[in-house]
Amino acid sequence: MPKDLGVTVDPETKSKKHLIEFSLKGYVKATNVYVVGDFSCWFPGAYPMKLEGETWRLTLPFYPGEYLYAFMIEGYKWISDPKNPLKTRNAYGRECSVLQVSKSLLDAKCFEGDGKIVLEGLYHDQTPIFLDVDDKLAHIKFRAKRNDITRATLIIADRKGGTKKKEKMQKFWQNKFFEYYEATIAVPKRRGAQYFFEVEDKRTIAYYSASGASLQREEVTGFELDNTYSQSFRVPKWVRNAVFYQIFPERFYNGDKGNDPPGVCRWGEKPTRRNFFGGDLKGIIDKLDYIASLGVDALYLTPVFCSKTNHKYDVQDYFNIDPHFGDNETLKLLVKEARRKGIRIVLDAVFNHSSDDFWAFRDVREKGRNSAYKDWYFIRKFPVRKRRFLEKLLRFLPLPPKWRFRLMMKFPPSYETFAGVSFMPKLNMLNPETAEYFMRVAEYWIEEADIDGWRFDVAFGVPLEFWKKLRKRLKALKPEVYMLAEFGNHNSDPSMWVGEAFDAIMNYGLRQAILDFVVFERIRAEEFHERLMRFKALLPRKSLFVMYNLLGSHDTPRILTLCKGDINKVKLAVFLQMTLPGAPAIYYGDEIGLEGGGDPDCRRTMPWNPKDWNNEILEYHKKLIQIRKQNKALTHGEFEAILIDNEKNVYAFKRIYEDHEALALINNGDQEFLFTVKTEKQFNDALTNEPFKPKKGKVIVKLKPKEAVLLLPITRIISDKT
Ligand SMILES: [Ca+2]
Ligand SMILES: [Ca+2]
Repeated sequence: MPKDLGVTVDPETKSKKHLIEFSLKGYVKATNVYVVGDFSCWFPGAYPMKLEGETWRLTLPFYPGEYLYAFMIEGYKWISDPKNPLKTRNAYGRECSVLQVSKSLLDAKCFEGDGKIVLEGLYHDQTPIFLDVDDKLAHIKFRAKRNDITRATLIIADRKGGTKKKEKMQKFWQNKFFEYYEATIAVPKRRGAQYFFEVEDKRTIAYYSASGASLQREEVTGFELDNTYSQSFRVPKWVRNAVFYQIFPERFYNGDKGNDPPGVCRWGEKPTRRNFFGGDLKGIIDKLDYIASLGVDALYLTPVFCSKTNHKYDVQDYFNIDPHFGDNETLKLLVKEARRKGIRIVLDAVFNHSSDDFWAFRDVREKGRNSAYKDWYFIRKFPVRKRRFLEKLLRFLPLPPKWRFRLMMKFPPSYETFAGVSFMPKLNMLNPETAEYFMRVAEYWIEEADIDGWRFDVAFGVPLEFWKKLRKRLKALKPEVYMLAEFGNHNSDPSMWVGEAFDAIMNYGLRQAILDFVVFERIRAEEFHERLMRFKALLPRKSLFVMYNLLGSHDTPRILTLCKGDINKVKLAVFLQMTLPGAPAIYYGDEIGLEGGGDPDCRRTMPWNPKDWNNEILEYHKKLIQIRKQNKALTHGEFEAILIDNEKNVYAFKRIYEDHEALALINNGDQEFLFTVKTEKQFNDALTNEPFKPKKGKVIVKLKPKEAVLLLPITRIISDKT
């Protein structure tokens, strides 16, 4: 059973978390034992344990709640906690253990209206998750036990504790144990304002303040409103306005036939795991006009550094562009030419593992235990052995992927790898020398080519401490650099990662919610809304506006293919992607209706003959991007659901920023639906320009099944033109 070492208060943030000690006896010969869980995408690497005597141990801080975890020996052998009788299965069906942090609080019985309040359940701290304050507004979140209180109020006080202002808090999300509230207030001009919380349950009043929870008003010590810690978390401003376009360079456009790898396939042939087509950086430069015509203003390129494979996720040389893609000068030219069109560049950093031909690993292979770089990796046994035979065998054996994976895991090479792949040895970022080398890589391309950000591959496979240090260094070098983490598992909890280490994650959680709601029709409006609110509760508010909101990537089947060719579904998915908070990210080709199943089929060559394009999908993308660019409500606006109808499967929400407003109505049901919007304003359908005039204080909008409209107030459109 993990041991609860009690509540710890972080001196910097004053956040109160429980220190939980995980332990596992035995496996003393293993190079590593990792804790994995829904807080690490179930991936080994982020949380390595330390061997003390015969027991592996690791202590991690958690907010109260329920978490799932397991142990992974050397990154390939999975076991649930033998000492913990509480077991379940995770989303992948694997047996895992259940960690209950602050069990007495989770178990505490509570009722709304019984006049009792569970004081231990009340919570707020000044981490970016609970507090986001700028010069004008403060957005404040608060937590209480589920179904315990009838009202939560935010109180602004002066330095002496006198009440200045009261604001009713809105409940926006609940899980099994807690409910979450929020309020937004104007920051008083005079410095020294403080705040605290007042909650009520049938005439019983309780308070929550910097001195904790109390029934006594005298015991309240307010939180300082101009909190420097939450303000120290900044995200790049440009990402709020950005629309990303992801390019897999090998498949986008062949701009220089002179640098093609030998034996390239004809453009348009079927992609396999091993074939090449000759796409390169010059090809991206040549197509910048096309990219700009879409309205996108940021590119995310999958890896471009020296590597043997077509995807280049096994890097041999982190300081040089792959010769089949061009050279370092080509990258600099791309950054320069793109910038002239207002387009920024984000590159892909693969720091979880290197290629087996990376110089450090070659040295280990050659010199064995005498190599000065043996601690850059996790070597189980010398000499280093690759397991070539099994991999060659698997190349000809038509086994299903699950069985291949099991076989690979059963017979691992003599070192830790990425997912059992022997040409991707796992790097040891706990070794300060290794960490320093890769921090320099990340700095180098910002200094040398002036790139605007990094997407970090398998971020959850590398210890969090590495990312926190890297964040400090990169933000010091270029404050507006975008730090984006791959976070592959949509059920996982990214709250440990975003805020302290990353600006945002690849939002596979939103992707899955949109697919489940619109494409697969597995969930209805209420659950769709719940899923959106979950991230709002778990993540810093600032991050929500810079999340990388994708419908597909080089790792997933394409959206049109998932929709089985149903263009109305594609449009509805794109509509949500373009109107919800966060930066939309288009996977190259999705905008012209390129099809493709799972990897490698999702990495087809981009067709350049417009006759092969689906113009309806293309125009829909362009139009929505243009609307998004012209309306700050969509890039900066607060999000508020205004209709959640589970029966009709209809959803509607508002986005509001200062005097900008947008209203999104979505009919995901199978019947026509009449929306009635109470308003005195005249609205325009942003996509068709059809006007809606209010009659007797309301506007009625008729939507066909799988149809959505975006309404913008006419006043807004007129003022945009003047
Ligand atoms: Ca109660
Ligand atoms: Ca080429």
